[in-house]
Amino acid sequence: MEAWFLSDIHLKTAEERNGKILLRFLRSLQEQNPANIHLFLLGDIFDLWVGGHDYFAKKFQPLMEALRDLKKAGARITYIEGNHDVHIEGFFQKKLGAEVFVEAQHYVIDGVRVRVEHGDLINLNDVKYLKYRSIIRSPWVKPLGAILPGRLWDHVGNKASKKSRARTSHYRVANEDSLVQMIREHAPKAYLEKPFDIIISGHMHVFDDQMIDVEGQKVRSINLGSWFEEQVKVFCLRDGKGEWVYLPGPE
Ligand SMILES: [Mn+2]
Repeated sequence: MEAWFLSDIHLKTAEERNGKILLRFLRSLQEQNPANIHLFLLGDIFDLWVGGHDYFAKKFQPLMEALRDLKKAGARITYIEGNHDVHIEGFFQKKLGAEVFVEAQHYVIDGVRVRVEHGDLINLNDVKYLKYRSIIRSPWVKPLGAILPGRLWDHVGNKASKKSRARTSHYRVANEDSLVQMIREHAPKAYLEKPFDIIISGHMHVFDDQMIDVEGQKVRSINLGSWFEEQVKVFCLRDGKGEWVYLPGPE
C-alpha cells in the first residue's frame, strides 16, 4: 500500500508552477498501480474553493481530470477540508467519488495507525481565525456556497484569503518556534482522543517531523509544511514506512 499526504499547496490556477508539479505527480501515480494508492489531500490544496460549483472544477480542470482518472483506476482519495477549501463535497464527493471530511480522521494503513487532520484547530490561541472558522463553517454559509455563483466566491474569497494569508505568513515567521511547539503539544492531546502511531497535519506551513513520547509510546508527529518552497516535498507511507519524497519540478 502506498499512502500519499499533501496539503497547503494554495493553488490559484492549474497553470502555475505548483499546479504543474501536482499534475505531474498525479499522472505519475496513475502510471503505477492506482488500486494500491490512497491519496490524502489534507486541506488548503486550493487557495480558494467554495461549494460544489463546476466553476472551480473548470478552473482546475486538468487536475480534476487527473484525480478522476486515478479514482477510476481504483485509487482511494480522502479530502480533509482546509480553511481555503470549504463545503467542497458537492464536487469532490458527489462527482469525483472522494471521501470528504472536515474533522480529524483515523485510518489503519499496513498496520500503522494514522491520524490525519488539516491542523487548523492546533493553534487555539488564534482567536481571529477561530472566529472566521465558526462563520465559514456555520450552517447558514453552507447553502450559500451552493447558491451563490462560483465567480462571486472567487472575487470575495480572493480578498479574504489574501488577507488571511498575509496575516498567517507574518504570524508564521514571527512565531515559527512556538508553532512547532504547538504542533508537538497537539500530538499527546490528540492521542488521548484516540491512539495512533503517526499524526499528520498541515495548515501551519512549518515542516516538522518529530518522535514524541506519549504515555510510554513513541508516536511520530508530522506537519506537512507548505508548497511555498523551492523544492516541493510530500510525505509517503509505503508498506508501513514513512518517508519524505521530493517531487520533480514542472517540465
Ligand atoms: Mn489552512
